[in-house]
Amino acid sequence: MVPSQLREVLAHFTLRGSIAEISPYGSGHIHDTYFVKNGITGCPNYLLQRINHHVFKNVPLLMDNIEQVTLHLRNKLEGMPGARPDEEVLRLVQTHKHRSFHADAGGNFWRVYLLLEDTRSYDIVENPQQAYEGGKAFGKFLALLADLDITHLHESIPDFHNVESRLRLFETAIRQNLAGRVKHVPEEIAFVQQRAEGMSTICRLGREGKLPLRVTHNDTKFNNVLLDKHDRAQCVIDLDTVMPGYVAYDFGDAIRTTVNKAAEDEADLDKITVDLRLFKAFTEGFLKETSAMLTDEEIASLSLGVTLLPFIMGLRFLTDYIDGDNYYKINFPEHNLQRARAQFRLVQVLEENIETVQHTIQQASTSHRALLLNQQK
Ligand code: ADP
Ligand code: GN1
Ligand code: MG
Repeated sequence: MVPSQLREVLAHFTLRGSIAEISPYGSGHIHDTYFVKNGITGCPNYLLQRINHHVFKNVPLLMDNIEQVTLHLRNKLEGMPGARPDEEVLRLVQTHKHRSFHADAGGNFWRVYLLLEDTRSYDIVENPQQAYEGGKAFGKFLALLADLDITHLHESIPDFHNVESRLRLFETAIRQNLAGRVKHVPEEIAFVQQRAEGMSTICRLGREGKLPLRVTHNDTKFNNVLLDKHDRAQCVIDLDTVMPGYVAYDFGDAIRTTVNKAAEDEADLDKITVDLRLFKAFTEGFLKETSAMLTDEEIASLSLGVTLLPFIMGLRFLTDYIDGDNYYKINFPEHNLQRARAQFRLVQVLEENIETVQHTIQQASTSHRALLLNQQK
């Protein structure tokens, strides 16, 4: 989109000051995001997003979810001493028609957030403090939303982390072979098929009523938490997929992007490793905020999420590759395949470390619960 078109879009929102500059921003795979710099000192900068309506098919319901979630978070924080709701919760800017998004004549949907200044998001985690703070941010997010009625939220993408449904879509993609690429990926297909049954455990436990559905974030990539200039947790962002889910999904997706020091799409598979110090730090932060509310079964399910989420992401990237790259933005022709291979390697490395993963989770939850009991005495 050229700047003049973006300015036209921005004219529908109740912005303060004047627009000095608009530039592409962030590294997301779904939406188009722009940084909007204000030309007037003292007026805020903004973040403009064109919402991908091929992925989010019902934008009004999606935006209703985000309005509910941000309002709930803000109300909760307002009652907490020391909290800073304006810095800790995303704020949507209204249009002149008092709506949270603008639908243009070309069928595109747009929204604007206030830019949270002096924040950073990390595609790759650099040290345990960042990991710990990220764990706290995502954990606190779940804890604050625990009393939002899940029936009030819409499923913005049905069956988003349902691996059984993802496996069915994968089998269909193989059968249809629309891009003629199935012949290139026999090893990756075998990798998926070998693990398909084991990876369905969370779905099964859910069906059997052993895991509660909660309001979960469902896209807890580490770069979806903003840290402040001291690397302290500030705000969880990217709220499009907040909907009912299992806590292991949020834990697993965050671990996927925390413990691997290589990029999500690393081509050199030998660079994909698991940093157990980062794992421990994230887990400590996450369970500090959540161990009081989680059931024993949920705590035990967290390690299942640790291998499931990179598996699901690899499966989705591979399915998109086989389908001919319709879903994710790609930067080169084999990008989705490279992403899938990197995620599958991560699954393997995590499987090799699974006992340490389980032990670390149990230890962290036991010590946080003991601490809580002591505080209550
Ligand atoms: P995507 O779905 O494309 O990942 P995000 O909503 O996560 O889009 O935004 C992309 C990036 O923009 C984030 O990783 C973060 O760095 C930055 N960002 C998003 N919202 C804000 C905000 N309100 N304030 C500051 N930075 C933001
Ligand atoms: C997408 O929008 P972004 O880049 O934060 C995707 C996530 C994947 C992620 C993989 C709606 O997230 O599910 O985990 O890419 N979001 C959607 O990087 O599909
Ligand atoms: Mg994001």
